Amino acid sequence: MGTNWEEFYANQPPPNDLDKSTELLKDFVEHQSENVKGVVLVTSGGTTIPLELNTVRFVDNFSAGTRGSISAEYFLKNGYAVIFMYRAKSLQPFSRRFANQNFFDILELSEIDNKRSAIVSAKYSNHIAEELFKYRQALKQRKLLEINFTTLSEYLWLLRSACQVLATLKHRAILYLAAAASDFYVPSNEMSVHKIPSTGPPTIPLQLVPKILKPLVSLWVPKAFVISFKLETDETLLIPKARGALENYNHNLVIANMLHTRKQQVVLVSRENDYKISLTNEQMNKGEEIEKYIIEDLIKKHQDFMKSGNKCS
Ligand code: 9Z3
Repeated sequence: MGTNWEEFYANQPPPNDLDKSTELLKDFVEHQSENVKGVVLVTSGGTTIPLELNTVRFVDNFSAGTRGSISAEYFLKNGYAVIFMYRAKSLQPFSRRFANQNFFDILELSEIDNKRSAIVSAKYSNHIAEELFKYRQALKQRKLLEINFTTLSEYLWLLRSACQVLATLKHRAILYLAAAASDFYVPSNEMSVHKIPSTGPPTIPLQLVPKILKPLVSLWVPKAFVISFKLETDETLLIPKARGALENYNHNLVIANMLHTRKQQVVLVSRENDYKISLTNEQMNKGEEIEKYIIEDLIKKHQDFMKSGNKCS
């Protein structure tokens, strides 16, 4: 049996800095002018499930935050303000392009008059400057707000706060829920306080995480344009599961993707139809990003949705 969402919030303590994050969110949303096309919450990266209160071990998942960080850039490029809610140390917009580099490989050491300094090597300098400029502009113009989480519980608390703030924007808000949030967790009242001893095989009391999309769509942001993601490894389940989610939660769209082909193909599933967006091998080799096409498509849908003002896209 899983807990319901109210029980979850009653029993899992909020993160220490939740009030501070909520203030940042409020301030960011209040500051948005009519000039932005809309405000999108992009969630990104995986969540951890701590196994001990004094956490030494935790369960994690594969998500690197690639989908979320690239998508955030395309929303910004298309005139949206972005709240980027990401797993700490996962990929972030703009800097993501250099995340696989060894930090020292980007630098050159110089020594003048016995004074050492490090400078960005000529090979990377232009590219870094371009991305840094876009990043700093987005922050300065208050088009981008970044907030991070690590555990599943931090993620769910922040998500609820973000929704409460975004609700004021009604149809102008998009929720783009690309984070790979865990389906299981260890409730804090059942968690070992100290490091689990290795004297025998441990029993980990995993519970099902409540389906947060339900209150999110029906109570927290009932007017917003909500997009969830469905990840599968068994192709036969992908579309039925995506359709099932739409029926259960009654939101606008599910983006269905398979673990191993997620960078090349997704299926956009709505109440009316489903269709693929995919990149050819040639496009992949050229370094094109599928998120460009996903975001262009979503923005059209969101703009239509705002005009018609209803849940059908
Ligand atoms: C996704 O399906 C994302 O596209 C990925 C992106 C996590 C696959 P990466 O971060 O990967 O670019 O490496 N996100 C949602 C995954 C998820 O857990 N969805 C839940 C489910 O499928 C429902 S909200 O049941």
